[in-house]
Parts: sequence; structure tokens; C-alpha cells
Amino acid sequence: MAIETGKIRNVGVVGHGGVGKTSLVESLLYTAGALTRLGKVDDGSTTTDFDPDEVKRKISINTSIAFCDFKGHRINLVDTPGYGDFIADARAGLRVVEAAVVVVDAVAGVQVQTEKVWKFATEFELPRAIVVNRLDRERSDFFRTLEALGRRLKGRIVPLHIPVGEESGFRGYVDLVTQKATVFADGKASETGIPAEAADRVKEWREKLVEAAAETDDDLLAKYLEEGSLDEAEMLKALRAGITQGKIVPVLCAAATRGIGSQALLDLVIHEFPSPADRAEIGGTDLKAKQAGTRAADPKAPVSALVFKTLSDPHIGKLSLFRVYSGTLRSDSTLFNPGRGARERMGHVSWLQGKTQKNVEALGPGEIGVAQKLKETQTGDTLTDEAQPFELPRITFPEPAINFAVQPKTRGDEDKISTALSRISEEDPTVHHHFDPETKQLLISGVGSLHVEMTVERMKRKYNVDVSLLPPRIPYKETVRGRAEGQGKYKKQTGGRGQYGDTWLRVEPLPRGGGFEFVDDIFGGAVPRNFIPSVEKGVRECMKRGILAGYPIVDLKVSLFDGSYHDVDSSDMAFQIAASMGLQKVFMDAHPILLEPVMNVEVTTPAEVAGDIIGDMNSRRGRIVGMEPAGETASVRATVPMAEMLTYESSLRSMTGGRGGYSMEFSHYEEVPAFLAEKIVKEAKAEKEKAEKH
Ligand SMILES: Nc1nc2c(ncn2[C@@H]2O[C@H](COP(=O)(O)OP(=O)(O)OP(=O)(O)O)[C@@H](O)[C@H]2O)c(=O)[nH]1
Ligand SMILES: [Mg+2]
Repeated sequence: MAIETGKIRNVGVVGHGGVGKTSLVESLLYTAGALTRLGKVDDGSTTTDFDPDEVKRKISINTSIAFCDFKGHRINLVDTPGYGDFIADARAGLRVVEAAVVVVDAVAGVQVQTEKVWKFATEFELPRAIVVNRLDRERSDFFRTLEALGRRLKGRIVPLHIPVGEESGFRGYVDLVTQKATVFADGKASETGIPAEAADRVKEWREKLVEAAAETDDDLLAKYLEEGSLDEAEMLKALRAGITQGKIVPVLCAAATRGIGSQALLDLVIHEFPSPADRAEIGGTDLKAKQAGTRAADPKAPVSALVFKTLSDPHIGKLSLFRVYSGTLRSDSTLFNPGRGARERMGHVSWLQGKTQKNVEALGPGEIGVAQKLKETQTGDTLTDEAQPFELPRITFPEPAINFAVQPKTRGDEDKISTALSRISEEDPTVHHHFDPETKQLLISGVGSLHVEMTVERMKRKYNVDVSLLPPRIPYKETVRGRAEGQGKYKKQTGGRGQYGDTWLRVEPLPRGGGFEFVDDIFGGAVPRNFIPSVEKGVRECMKRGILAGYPIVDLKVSLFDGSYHDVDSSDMAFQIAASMGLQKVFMDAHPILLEPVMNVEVTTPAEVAGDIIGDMNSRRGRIVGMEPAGETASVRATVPMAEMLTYESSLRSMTGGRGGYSMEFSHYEEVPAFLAEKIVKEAKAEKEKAEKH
């Protein structure tokens, strides 16, 4: 039968790329006895990196699930990707857990995606623990990492452990509560007293831990201030409560590939992390009452479950990973998907151990499972009891930041390409594609260039279509800086019935990100009610096509404030055309400008060439926002227009002799400087003329 909700722990493992999340999950599974041998990322043999693309590249691309049973508890581990291009999956993974383990690398410390996942965990109000991993590596430093954590992440961050030994000599940790050391030799742990070399550090950091524990409770704080100490039981109790409530973020030591730290983390997960039963009721929409409602994590309540990931398996077909919030979800039951208005036959439902499914009869509140071959359901959808339908908040995904044009390698493959892309975007909602009638190109958009390359590989492997990628088009946008108003009038008299539409429009800028606003300012029926939607439609269509250089228009308020009509000749189409003509004119009078996407970039580089990196960033119109020395490597953070980053990969390679790396993600839109905008507009015109000649 379903697992008791109070015994479940759902944990999201998140962090920057390559810090050892998958290795840590593997080590946890092994330590808990769920695996008989420890897989390795470098051999492609881990439980959670099973996708061929993951094995080939040795990175996680998809969120995957594994579970273990530990001391009478069921722990579901959600292993998420850390590379910027796939980080949306980490956010979706955090939606369905009660707590997060944030893994950081003891050499690199806090990195771009560390801050990102920290924000996600804060957004979902998740208690969390930090694991400082790879402490066995050269130039690793626990205390430097701790300092960076305190400086760059918000929260009361305190170590529960301090390491024993350094770099290749790293062999265990001292528990600051019990003041005992756990030391590993030949893969076996043994408990010892505090090694002499660590004694001062233990004293110093234990003091800080006692202080943090005392601060969680006023009475305890009073006692601590009076007596200058707390006993172990009081301290443990306060820490537990503080961690469960997210008031304290504990830091643990680890070397995942050597199995160090896993046992302590498992203990922390079952003792200090909340279970799904501890969570207040989940909010959503009660579709019967047509208003906001809640559901309790009760096995007898009506079913509600959220699909947070879709995978397509070449043998089995579609797999939908879901989390049950309320009720008991049974094999072979029929549920309702309110978002698509569709019934779904659930068939077999299973637990997931990486790619392996273990069929079960039923899944209770808090459990994570998978269903096969759901017909309509997609990532983000709710599955619920049809009799008492309830919809959970959808999972949102970021807008794609980069576009490539795809060209079939074999002529006539165009249809196959769109079919393959549609299937892929079911799995990965951050892949978009559309046909650009302007350039007559099929565009594929993704979060970054690696993401798009991976998509192309998937098309080939899974759907047998081969395409080449053309240089990305920068997704510029258009908007205005000023206000203007004017008339758009469409009048045609051809024999019988004519065409007549007349509109007066005003345009004004909205703040960045403001989108589009249409205001109906008509008094006295100058434009009849039934034609106002036609005006709005004409405006929207025109905004989609763009006016200045053929890019979509954003952050614009358009008001319809006057017009006229003709009893016979006015029509929906005539008003659409009139509005479009009007907007084209008024827009150009309102000081039109181009906006360009600006990226957050973080470069890690050997410290001796950091100056060159900064100089190069400046020549790319970049703004340096931070610089972080980390021993012999430095990290430089900057915001840079996307258009300047297209060739960055190869420049960085030559500046750093291949030792540098960078990650990049979309930040915001900014105005293109006038001299560049002029060039872009000219090029767009030339392209349009060329297209029209053909
Ligand atoms: N020396 C050492 N190497 C480690 C440790 N943990 C992981 N690694 C290595 O670090 C590399 C990355 O490990 P992964 O487990 O794939 O890291 P990840 O965080 O899952 O990476 P993404 O999912 O791609 O973000 C692999 O080569 C691991 O073998 C560790 O504790 N010590
Ligand atoms: Mg991984």
C-alpha cells in the first residue's frame, strides 16, 4: 500500500553545474543500501544520469528521480541539472519537494547557478542544507567556501561539521554538536575523538553553532546569555526546529565520490527535513466552487497530483513524472486533467529508480511516481478526481533567450522537423519553434547554445532527422520612447460594397517588461462596440510583425480615442486594417527604438589573465558587476548584450588557453545604442527587399 506520508522525505538536490549532485545522489542511494554498487558519472553508470546525452557529455540534462529507504523512512531524491541552459528543470524539481540540498564545490565556492537555485528555494519557502562537496580536491577550502556562502547567500548559514584533513588528505569531519569525529579509511567509517590539529577550529565554530541555536528561541537565548552555554540536548532540539523551519541553514562536509558525508546527510534528511504531512495544506483552485481552495495531504481526500516532468522513452513512449499532493492515486484509475479538459487512463503507476520503474498499486500523498502514455497531459498539468476537481498552480518556464535557424540536411524533411520539435517541446517546455514568414526560416529557440545543440542531437537520435544550425538571430524587440497620436483610415470603394474603417490611436511607452495594454477610450460610439475588438486585433497583429525592423513590439500602450464608421461598408476586416495602418504611422512618430537581450555572464579564468577577460568584456559593451578571486582562479561577473556573445566561446578559449569557462543566461532587455540600431534597421530593410524580390 501507499507509503505513510509522515515517513516520506522529498529532497531536491540542486547546485551549479558539475559540483557533484549526481555523484552525491548515487552515494546516498549506496549508503542507504538501495544500490549494490556505486556508479560513477565518468563511467556513465550512475542511477540518475541515464539518458544517452547525459552519458556522452557527463552532465545532467534532465531532472530525474531515485529513492531509498533509510531507518524506516522513504527518501525521494530529485537530482536536478546544474548547467544554466537546463536550470528551469531544477526549478520545476523544487516545486515538488519539501526541502533542498544545495551542493557547492569546495574549490569554486558560490557560482552563478548556486545563487539561482538559492532564489528558487527561497521562492518555494524550502528549508535547506548546504553540502560543501569535493573537499578531496586540490585547492579546495572549506572555510573560504563558508565565507563566500555567508557573503553571497541570504540566510543563517552555520556549519554542523568541519573537515578533518585537506585536499587529498581529506578523510572525514568533526560533528560540532556531538564533538566526535567520523573518519574514513578504505571506505569504512570509524568514530574517533577530535584530532588535535582541529581542536581550535572546533571550539571556534561550535561557539557559533550554539549561538545560532540559541537565537531560534527567546527563552533559550536568555538562558544562553545568562549561562554562556547550552547543553547538547537543548542545542540539538533548537537546531532541529531551526532547520525544519528554514531559520537555520546547516553546512555539511562531503566528498561524494569517496562516500564521505552521505551517512550524516541521510540522518539530517530524516530528522531535520519536514515530511509532506508537515506542510500546511496546498493551495490551488477548487474548480467546482470556482474559487481558490486547499487540499490536505490526506490519503482519503480527493486526488490531486502535479506533473512536473515529461520524458519520452524510445521503447515505452511518454513518461509523466508526478507528485501526489492529496488523496491516493491508484493504478488503472481514471483521472481528469482540468487544464486540457481531458480524462486520462492512468494504467500502471510506478516508483522510479533512475530509469527503472517499480510498479505499485497506489501512491499516497507526498509520493513521487510516474505514469506511462498519458494522452493529453503535459508538464505543469494537474491530474485530479473528476467528481471533485482541483487544480494546482502551473509550473512556469522561462522564455527562450536564443534563436537559431534550422535547415534540413535532406530536402523535403521540413514536416518531419516540425513534428520532431513538437514532440521535443512536450518533454522540454523551454524549447520553442516557429516559422518566421519574414525570413522564411524555421527558428528554434532555447535557453542557450548548448541547449539548442542538444535539441538537434535529440532530433537526430530519436526522430531520425538531421539538420544544420545557422547563426542565431538576436531576438531584438521594438518599442517607443515617446508619445504620439494620429489617424489610421482605410477606405475602399469598388463597385458594390466598399470597405470603411477609421481609427485615431495614441501610443505611449510602458515600463520594461510591461508588455501590451490596449485602452478603449471611445465615447459616444465614434467606433461601434462590436468593432473595438477588431481594432485591438489589428494592433496586435501589427505588433507581432514589427514596424521599425520587423521585430515584435513590446512595452506599448495603445489607446483608441476616436474614429468613425460607415453603416454599410464598415467591417471587422476594415477596422483591423485601419488600426494596423494607424499604428504603423503613429509608432514611427513616437520615437521608436530597438531593444536587445542582455545576458548575465560569469567567467571563470586563471587569475593571471583576469585583466584580459575584463578588457575583452568592455570591448563587448559589457558591464563588470563583480569579481571574485578564488585562489588561482578568478571569476568575473558581467552583463553583456547577447549580440556580443555569439563568438565568445572561441575567444575565451584563446585568451585562457582552454582553461577558462563561462556560463550565460538571459537577464533583461535594454535599448540598443543608436549607431547600432541604425545598422540593424538598414539590414532588416535590405533583407525584406531581398525577400520581396523572390
Ligand atoms: N574529486 C572529487 N570529484 C567529484 C566529487 N563529486 C563529484 N566529483 C566529480 O565531479 C564531476 C561532476 O560530478 P557530477 O556528479 O556529475 O556533478 P553534477 O553536479 O551532478 O553535475 P550536473 O548535473 O551536470 O550539474 C564528475 O567527474 C565526478 O566524478 C568529489 O567529492 N570529489
Ligand atoms: Mg548531475
